Amino acid sequence: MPPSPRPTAPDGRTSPSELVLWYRRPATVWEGECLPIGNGALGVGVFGGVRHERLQFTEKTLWTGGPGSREGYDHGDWPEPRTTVIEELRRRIDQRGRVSPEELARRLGRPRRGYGAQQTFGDLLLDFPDAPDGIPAGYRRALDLDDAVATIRYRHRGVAHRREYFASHPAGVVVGRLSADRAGAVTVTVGFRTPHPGVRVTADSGRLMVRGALTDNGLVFEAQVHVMAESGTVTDDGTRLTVTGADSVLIVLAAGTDYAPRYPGYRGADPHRAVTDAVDRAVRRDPAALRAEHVADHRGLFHRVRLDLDHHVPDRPTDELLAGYRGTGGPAERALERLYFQYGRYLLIASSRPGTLPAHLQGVWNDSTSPPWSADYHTNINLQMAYWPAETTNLPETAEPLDDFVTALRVPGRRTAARIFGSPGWVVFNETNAFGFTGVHDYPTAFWFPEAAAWLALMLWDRYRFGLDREHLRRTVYPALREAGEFWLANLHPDPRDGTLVVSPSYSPEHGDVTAGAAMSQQIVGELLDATLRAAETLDTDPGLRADLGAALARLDPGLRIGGWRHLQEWRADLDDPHDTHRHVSHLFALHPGSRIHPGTPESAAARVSLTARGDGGTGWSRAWKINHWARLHDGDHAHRVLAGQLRESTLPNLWDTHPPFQLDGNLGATAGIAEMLLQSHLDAVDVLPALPRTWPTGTATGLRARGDITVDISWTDGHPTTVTLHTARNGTVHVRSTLFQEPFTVTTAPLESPRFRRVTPTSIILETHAGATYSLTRAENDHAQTPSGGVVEFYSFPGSRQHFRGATSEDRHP
Ligand code: FUC
Repeated sequence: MPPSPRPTAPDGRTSPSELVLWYRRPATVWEGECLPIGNGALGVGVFGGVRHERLQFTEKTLWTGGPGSREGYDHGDWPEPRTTVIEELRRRIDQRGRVSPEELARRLGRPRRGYGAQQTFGDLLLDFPDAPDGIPAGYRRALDLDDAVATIRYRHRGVAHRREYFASHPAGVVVGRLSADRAGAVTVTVGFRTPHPGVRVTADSGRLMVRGALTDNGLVFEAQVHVMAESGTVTDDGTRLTVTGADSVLIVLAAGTDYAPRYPGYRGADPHRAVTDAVDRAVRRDPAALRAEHVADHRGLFHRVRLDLDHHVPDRPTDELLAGYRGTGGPAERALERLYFQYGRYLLIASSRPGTLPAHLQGVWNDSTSPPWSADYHTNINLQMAYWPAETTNLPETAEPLDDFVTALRVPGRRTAARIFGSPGWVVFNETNAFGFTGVHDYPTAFWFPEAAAWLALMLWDRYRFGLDREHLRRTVYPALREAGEFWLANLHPDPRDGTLVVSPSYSPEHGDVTAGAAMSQQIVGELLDATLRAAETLDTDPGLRADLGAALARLDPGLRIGGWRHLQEWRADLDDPHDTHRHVSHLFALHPGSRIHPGTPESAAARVSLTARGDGGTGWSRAWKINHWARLHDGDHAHRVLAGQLRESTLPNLWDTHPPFQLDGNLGATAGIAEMLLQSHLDAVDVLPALPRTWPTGTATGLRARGDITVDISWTDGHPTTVTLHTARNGTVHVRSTLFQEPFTVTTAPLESPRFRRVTPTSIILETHAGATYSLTRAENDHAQTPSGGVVEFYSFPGSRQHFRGATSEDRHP
């Protein structure tokens, strides 16, 4: 884990309850209306029904498919080598320039068997016989992002009822607490329902035991629900528990499976022990302590970033706020945009915590046995997008499951590389499951994407760039990079047109023909080889490999071509259609998430042309990606326009993103995009407010992370930064870009120390930094101060002693 994310920032919100999704009605459908809570492993959709409450839940490792599947399972691997086919296809592409996706699928694809899908576990059903049928007075269903607690409140016959639900990561359980303000007013029956056949449900001594095995693959699953009443009585009818006349009721749920993320068997211990222990431990605790532990754990992550947009939270339910949202600005709209930003962070915390699988297409929420795209891990954009906000919004721990997942994938991925390509290294294609599916299937327009492994390895490398955890680099990141690098060193193909090295066969995700050297292929492989080289240099290892990487980079086609209508080409040949609005904008990888396209260059101008042509619409995740692209083009207004479109047209009442259907990647990608609007650091400089839209003239963002183990707080007024504070964890230098430096400014440091900096351009400085120090760069308010280039530099050295350096620039003093 990268060290030293800054500890919880002081909470400057006017009211903590501002970050709340709330509604005046229970959910009637799961998709888009339920309130999601989760602890990384368990995901619950809370409906908030009054007489009948449905708590739909799943455990993330509950997957059909894989070893033991009735369909059979081979990881998508060919039984025999396909290297001659690859070579033959490369020759055909050399000769004819292309092959069709159908031909590629015919020659290299295989019918998918035993792939499986993530599964709903079932529903916990709470029936309240004394509750009214309709929607009672004062009904309110809310999800407080600050506490990660869902609450249902209503009044009935003079009694105020309250139901609370949360999913605790430290305790490994979901907790429900049902209470009323009159003694003995809680009566409830707790039952369980599941679509899986053959499940045994028993109720005894206040505990519901649920146990079964998936028909498809025999994966064992178990849940236990303990119900405790404060006064009142608990009885059972064999399969359901009933509490009568209690003051309050505590419900504790734990669930697990015998899945283990290990090749080749993917099975571990029977879940019984762990589930029993989790429930036993939780019910022995004081309920208030259990809740306090959960809230503290959640806030330890959630509170690290604060965003204020000079907003005003109107007293309107979230669905109405969303329905009324136009994207034209104003304090109420900013409140929704801010809520949406923080909701992405909330959703990542809830769906990705250490010790389980990464967030899937729906995070950790799934109500189906056949969810869209299996609720799997699509690796041609979606899985990567889910983790874009992890580092930038100061949640590095949430990306640990991605590290583990990538590490585990390398094992089957090696075999796939050997079978299909006859090469060393590891590979994974368009999508994967919980069982190391690294091979191919045969859906022509969505299967061929061997660059996915490189992209995933780059995700890990980027994590290193933020946290600078050398040990993590050595143990986890570098092995993934090196093996992906070895794969591409063995597989790059000299293009007969000019001798440059290209990927072939190459397929721009879900778009066009199969050719050699599509832009995205070249851009990903280029960044991979470069990252592998830099990582090897950092670790001072593998000199031979470094030489090979350097030589390959020198010959590699960079995949950055400007075409006939001044666009960035998606393919090596100029085939782009200016009227094409395809959702994938793969050729802009080098702009985001890559870093080869710099602002102000011809390539950046071409990227803008391409992006403009693709339009501002698209599926939810496509819009989210475009927010990031526009932010990287330093066009805050356009980034905001796309964000507004996503809120208006691709967002469901519970603020889940919709493709359609619901996909969580769009939420997480949009949160990342907002962070990119406020702070960028991919070009080895800390770029402050690079894409601030006019609709956010005044605001504060604290706790954002920059590469180089730096935490940044920013305040701005009238579109201009007023204070930028850097918390630096390392000794070194940092290049800071901000329009703040165009005006007189002061530097305040803590602890006591003389700041040393040097101006680079009118809008950037290089600051010398020390581990554990804080540097506040503030727009000077007094007329003594002049710009450094004017010959007077003012420093405020903490605490409060101002030093003047007249007639000298800081360069003169601190070369
Ligand atoms: C990618 C996209 C689709 C969808 C799927 C889950 O393949 O092209 O639009 O989001 O992932």
